[in-house]
Amino acid sequence: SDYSSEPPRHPSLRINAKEPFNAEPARRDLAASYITPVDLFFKRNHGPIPILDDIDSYYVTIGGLVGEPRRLSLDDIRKLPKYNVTATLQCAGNRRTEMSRSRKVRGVGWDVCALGNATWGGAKLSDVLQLVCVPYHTEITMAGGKHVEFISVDQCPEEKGGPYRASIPLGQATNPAADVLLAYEMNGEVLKRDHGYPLRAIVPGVIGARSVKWLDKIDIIEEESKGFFMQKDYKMFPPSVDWDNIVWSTRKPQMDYPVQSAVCSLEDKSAVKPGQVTVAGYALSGGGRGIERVDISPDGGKSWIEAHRYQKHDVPYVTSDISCDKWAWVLFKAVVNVKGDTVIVSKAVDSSANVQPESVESIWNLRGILNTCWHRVHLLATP
Ligand code: MTE
Ligand code: MO
Repeated sequence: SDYSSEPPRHPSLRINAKEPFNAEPARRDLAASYITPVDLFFKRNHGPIPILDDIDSYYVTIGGLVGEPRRLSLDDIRKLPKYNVTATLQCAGNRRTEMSRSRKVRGVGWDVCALGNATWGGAKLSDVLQLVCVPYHTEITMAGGKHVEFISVDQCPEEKGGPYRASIPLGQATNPAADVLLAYEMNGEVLKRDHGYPLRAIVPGVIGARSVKWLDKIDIIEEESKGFFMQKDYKMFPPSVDWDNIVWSTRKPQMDYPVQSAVCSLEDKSAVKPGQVTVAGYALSGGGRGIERVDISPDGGKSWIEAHRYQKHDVPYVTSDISCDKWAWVLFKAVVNVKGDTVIVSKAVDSSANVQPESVESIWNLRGILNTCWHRVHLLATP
């Protein structure tokens, strides 16, 4: 693979793998703003960043099980109604390093910052599919059980040098309320190369792996994508399955993200002065479920206080309020009293009353995905 034309990157990013480039921001930088600045947004790649500079010759082809395939230019996409959707993209491998510490897993290691929250500008996939006469979501399209496959141009070793691809159910793709976008903007700017320039899919509420960057083709297909990242990766296995007894076909590709939270204002094993300590971070869930509560423990989980939640500054977050960004994370803040060495814990509850599991062992899986256990930060009190 050729990594000689990678874009420039912010020097503060923590690099977890160089080629392909995988990096996350520092905890404090991530929690500093509700909307993550583009240069600090985590970057998760499986191959070199493609160069698609000649926008006049760029097309995305919509084909597969459609009456008549169509080639759409970026102008064709821009002519459709534009939506701005604020959605958090979280890699399924977020917090993998911590899972690997309990028992070794395979995959790029990540701390707690393999996610970011951005306002994505683009056309709704449901509108794009109308152009090839695929109707908006109905009972029939749901029951049809078809899928929409996103095919990129980047070459991934895992795909044996083929392009990255993934699919979502047609019912989700054609449902305007699911807010699936073909995005050409991120935070009001033209999409950067690292994040899918000129066009990427954004599938809100779902693991980042389905939001395919650098789109080349979109196909309506009978069954879910046969791509590596759908069939041989990003599946959740039980702790009893290891590399010697894995049967990939027994599990479904992971879609929705479970409830998650992490503390970003504190580093693990850091020294703090006894007294008041601010505990701040993020919480989010998948499937458009809101965050009902974030509990913070100053003593490893023996006692708890409830954290203040917000999205926009100084506006308390209310799960049922439709002015909240339903696909976006919720930031939280609490002040706890630290007396000596201790473990600070965060634990979120989503609007369906799902709670983060206490132990990493109970959700351990060989690929190290979806580590959503209570987030613990060990503090050492200075005398
Ligand atoms: N799309 C392509 N074409 N190639 C990739 O390697 N990585 C996926 C997804 N889309 C990937 C891709 C994964 S696993 C994640 S988590 C997100 O993109 C990361 O998006 P970001 O780099 O914009 O943060
Ligand atoms: Mo990912």
